[in-house]
Amino acid sequence: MGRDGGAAASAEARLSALRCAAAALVTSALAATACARPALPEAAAARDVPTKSGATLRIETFVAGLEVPWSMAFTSAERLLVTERPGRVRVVLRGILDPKPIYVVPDVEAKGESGLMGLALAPDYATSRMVYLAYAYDAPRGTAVRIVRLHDDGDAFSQRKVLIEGIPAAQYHAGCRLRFGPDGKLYATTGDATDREIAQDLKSFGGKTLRLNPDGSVPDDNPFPGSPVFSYGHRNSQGLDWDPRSGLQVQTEHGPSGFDGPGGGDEVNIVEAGKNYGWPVVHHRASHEGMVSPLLEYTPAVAPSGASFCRGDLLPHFKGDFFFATLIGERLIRVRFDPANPRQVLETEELVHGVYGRLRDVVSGPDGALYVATSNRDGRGRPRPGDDRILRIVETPGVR
Ligand SMILES: [Ca+2]
Repeated sequence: MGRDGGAAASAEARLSALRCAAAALVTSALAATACARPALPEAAAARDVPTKSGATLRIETFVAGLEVPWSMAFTSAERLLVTERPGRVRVVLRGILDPKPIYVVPDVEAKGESGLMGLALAPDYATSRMVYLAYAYDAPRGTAVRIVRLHDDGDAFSQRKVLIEGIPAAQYHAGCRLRFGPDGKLYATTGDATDREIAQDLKSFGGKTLRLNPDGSVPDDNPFPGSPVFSYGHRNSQGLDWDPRSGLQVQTEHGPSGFDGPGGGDEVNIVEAGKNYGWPVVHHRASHEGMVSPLLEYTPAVAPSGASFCRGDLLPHFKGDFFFATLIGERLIRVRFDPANPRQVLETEELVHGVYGRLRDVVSGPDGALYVATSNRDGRGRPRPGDDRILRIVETPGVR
């Protein structure tokens, strides 16, 4: 508690400094007396980024002062929920971060190295107010992941129900991204928990995509009767979304780290019911009968994380493109699928390389912008003043 409280307090101090600096830009005369006017951190200034399409992206800091934001979900055009890996769920209302978490996971694993991860809203959230969280906890035989459902009361979460637990986890390779599909089912990506053989074991929940009904029960039409397993042979997928045009599910997945296979081999896959994505039998570009080879493969590693198709009207030239965040790669990667053949990649582009550090999640906001979370306070990054932050990305109007 002390560690988290201290971190939150220092984050608030940084946020306050950032606000002061931002205000100084707008009203410099007034701010000269009101603030000490610290230099505006470079990463906090709005930045125009040219793209090879000819359109320009404008990127600005939407909110600062977070600690390892892992997953984001808008409950309305004005309200954003964000998980922080140490175990907090935060609220951003009209661009202002509430200093008090709406929910603190009481049983998140003590070290917080996997911690609180996935967040999803029920498809009927507007009436049910149900939210879903995935987090690591200390199970009798080591770290495991559980998925819980909670009611969003507006100022707290209540009615906690455990939907599934005992999902293998470890300090790393613990998944666990949550998303509802267009079929109204909850999908969860799980890691191999550094025990690579479990990815091919259909009895294990590790190294899989799981598919559940909103109440946690197993859907009747899952590919393996009575099992939540939807796809297998995954090492550690941490991003998924569905192409709004074709309905195909696309995932990002981490390749080997050296100890469990040659480094690199990060993947983008089209994921379908009952299919085997190869790990650990095949990786990188290798193929094997009965196993799916990746659509895109990255060596050296970029460590791909959260991903979303761009649905936003504020990025008209990129609507329908697949964007994913990368950690080690410190860049946002854009993938354009061929509208005539949605299994074919037309082009890819790497954006903001090194500018904002490690990037953890991407969502398409209800206002039509893209939102991207940094992950520079996760122990592997170099935090900039104001980190971690959520960036807001729109296309610059009229600039071509
Ligand atoms: Ca694979």
